[in-house]
Amino acid sequence: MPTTELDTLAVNTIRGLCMDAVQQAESGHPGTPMGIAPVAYTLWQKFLRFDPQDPIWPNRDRFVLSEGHASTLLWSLLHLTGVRAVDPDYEVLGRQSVTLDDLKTFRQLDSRCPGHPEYRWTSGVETTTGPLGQGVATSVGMAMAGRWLAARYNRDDFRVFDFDVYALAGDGCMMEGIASEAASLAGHQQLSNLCWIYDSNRITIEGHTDITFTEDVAARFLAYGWNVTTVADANDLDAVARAFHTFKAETERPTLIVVHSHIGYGSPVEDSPKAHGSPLGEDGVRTAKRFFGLPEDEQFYVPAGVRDWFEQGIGARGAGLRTAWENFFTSYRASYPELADEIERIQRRKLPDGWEAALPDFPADPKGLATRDSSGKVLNSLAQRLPWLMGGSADLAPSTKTLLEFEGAESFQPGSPDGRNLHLGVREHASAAVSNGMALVKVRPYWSGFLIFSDYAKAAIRLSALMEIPVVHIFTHDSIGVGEDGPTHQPVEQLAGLRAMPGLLVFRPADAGEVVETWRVVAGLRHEPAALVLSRQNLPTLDRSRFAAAAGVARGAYVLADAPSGEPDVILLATGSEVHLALSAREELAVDGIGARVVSMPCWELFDRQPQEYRDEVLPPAVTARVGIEQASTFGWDRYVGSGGAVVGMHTYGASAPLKQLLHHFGFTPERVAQRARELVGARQREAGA
Ligand SMILES: Cc1ncc(C[n+]2csc(CCOP(=O)(O)OP(=O)(O)O)c2C)c(N)n1
Ligand SMILES: [Mg+2]
Repeated sequence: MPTTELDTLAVNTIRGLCMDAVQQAESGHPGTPMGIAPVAYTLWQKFLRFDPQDPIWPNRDRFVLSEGHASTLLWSLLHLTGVRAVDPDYEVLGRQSVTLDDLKTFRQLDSRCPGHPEYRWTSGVETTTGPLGQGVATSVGMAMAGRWLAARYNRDDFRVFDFDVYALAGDGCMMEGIASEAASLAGHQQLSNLCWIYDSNRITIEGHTDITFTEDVAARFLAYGWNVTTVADANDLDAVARAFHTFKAETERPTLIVVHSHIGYGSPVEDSPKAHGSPLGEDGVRTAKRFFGLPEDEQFYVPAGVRDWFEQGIGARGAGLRTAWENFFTSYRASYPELADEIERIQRRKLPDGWEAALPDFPADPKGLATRDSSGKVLNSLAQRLPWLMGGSADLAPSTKTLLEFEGAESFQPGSPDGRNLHLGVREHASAAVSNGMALVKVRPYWSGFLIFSDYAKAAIRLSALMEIPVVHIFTHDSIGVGEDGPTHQPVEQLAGLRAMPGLLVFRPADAGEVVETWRVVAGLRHEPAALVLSRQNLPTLDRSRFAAAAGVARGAYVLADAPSGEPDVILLATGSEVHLALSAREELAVDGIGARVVSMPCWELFDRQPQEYRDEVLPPAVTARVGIEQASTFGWDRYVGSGGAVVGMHTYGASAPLKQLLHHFGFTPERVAQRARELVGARQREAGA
C-alpha cells in the first residue's frame, strides 16, 4: 500500500492537533506525539481492527498508549476517527467520545481529554496509563485473556475471539522494571497476539538516553523469546506497515517493533529533551506547522478530506469486521447457546445464575483453619460455578492456597491456553498489572502473594482502583503471625496503605464464616477491586449460634458479641485474627463485671458507606471507651476508637521468633487487651464521677 498524500496530510493533522492542544493548555508533552504520529497513524488507519462506531465490540484489537504522557496522540486519533461515547450501561451513544472542543480543553477540569488517558472517563481508552511501564504490562494481561477467550469459546467453524493487542511505549516504559517482568512472562507464554511498539527516540526528561540507558533492548527482547523487528525511520510509512505485517505473520512469539523516531520532529526542539513537558511556544508551533505544510494561522485545524479518509480506512474496515462478527455471532448463538450466554454475561460483568449455591458452609470448630485455607476452598467452589474466574500467584500458590484443584482446572500455558491456573512467576508488580489487563477484557482475575510484598505491586493495585475494575488481590501471611520469618516478612504498614487507596475494598476476615461472606461480596463486584488479607495460621471457626451471623461482613463491620446488658462499658474493635483475641478479652472483662462489646470490622470501606444510623448502632457515640486491636500499624484506627480510645497495634517491624513469643512480646494477649479496656473504663468512670 503506497503512501499517499492523504496519509501524509492525516499524519500532519494529528501533529498539528497535538501541538495546539498542548499550546492551548500551556502544559503537556508536545514532542512525543509529533515523533511517533506516523506509526500510530499507520496502525490505526491500516491495521487496527476497531470500529469507531462501537468501541466496545468484544473482538476489537486493543490499543494501549503506554507512553501516556503523549495522550494528545490518543485524543487526536479518537477525535479524527470519530469514536463514539459509551455510557456506564455499555450503551453506545450518539455523541462523539472526543470532540474538537474537548481537545481545546485538554487538561482542564472535566475535559474528556485529561492529562493522561483515563479508562472509564473517555470511551476508546482501553486502560489508564501515565505511570510508565504500566500500559505495556497491562497489555500482557489483555493478550492472555484474549488467548483464553479464544481457547474457551472458539469452535472450528467460529473464531469468536482472535483480537490482537498493541502497546506503544517509550524509553521510559522500557526502563521500568515492570515492563521487564511482563515481557518475560509474555515471552514464556508465547503471546503472538501481542505487539509492543518501542518509540525509540532516545530522549527522556533528563536528556539523551546515553546518560543512563545504553543496553541493547532488541537483544534483551530476543532473550525473552520475542520476535524483534526494527524500523529505521518512523516517517517511513511503508517500513512501518511492513513491521506490522511481520507481527501479523508471527505465530509463536510476541513481537517488539523498535521504531527509531525523533522527539519534537519538525519543531525547533527536535531531538531535544526540551520537546518534553512544556509547550513549543507560539513561534515553535508556527515553525513546525510550516515544516509540515499546515497553515500557520489555523489552530485545531482539520483539513477537508481528512475525516473522510479515516472513515474510508479504519472506519470502513472496522465497521465491516464488526458487522460480520455480529452476524456470525447470531449463528454461533444458535449453535452454542450456553457459550454465547457466557460471552454476553462476561461483557456485562454479570455472574452465572445460581453461582451462590456453590459457596460452602464451615461448621463451628475451635481449632478452625487459616483464612487462607478457607479462602482457597471457597475459591475452588466458586470457580466451578464461575467459569471465567481465573488467576494464580506470584509463585506462592502452595502458600496462598489459590490453586484451582478441581477436575479440568489446568495450568494456563502455551499448550493449554484454556487453563485457568496462572503461573505468574516471582513478579508481583506484573501480576497485578496483568490482572488489570485481564479485568479490562472482562474475565474475572485474581492474583496472590504475601501481604508484605503487596508493596511491590502497589502502583498496579492503585490503577485497578482508579479504573474501577473488579480485580481480586489476594494477600496471605497477613501479620506478625508469620512468626519465624521475622521483620522482612511481617507486614505492618501495608494494611494502612491499602486502606488509604480510594475505591479499594480491603477485607480482613476473622474466620471461615467471614471468608465465605467476603467472597460473596467480592464475587458480585462489578466496578471495584478488592484486597483479601488472610492469615497463615489457623483461626477458630466461630459458632454462629453463639455469635452474630457472618453475613454482617456485607456491612463492613458488625456487632459479633455484645455486653450482656446490650449497653457496653467498652467496645473492642478488631479485624482478622485479633477478633478472637477480642472475644477472649471480653470474657476476661466479664469476670470483673465489665460489659464489653466485640465489633468485627472486616472491611472499613463498606462500614464507612453505611448510613449513620447503622454506624451509631454498632459504635454508639456515647460509648467512648473503645479499644482497637490489630496486628498492624495503628494508623487510621483513631477514626473508630476516637480521641478517648486506645489501640493495641504494631509500632515496630516485628521480630523473628515463634508466634506465641511474638504475641506476648508485642502485647497481643487477652490480659493486655483487657487491661487497656479496664484503664479506659476506669478513666470514664472517674470523669463521670468528677
Ligand atoms: C513511573 C513513572 N515515572 C516517572 C514518570 C514521569 N515521566 C513522564 S514522561 C517521562 C520521560 C519518559 O521518557 P520516554 O518514555 O522516553 O518518553 P519521551 O521522552 O520519548 O516522550 C518521565 C520520567 C512517569 N510518568 N511514570
Ligand atoms: Mg524517549
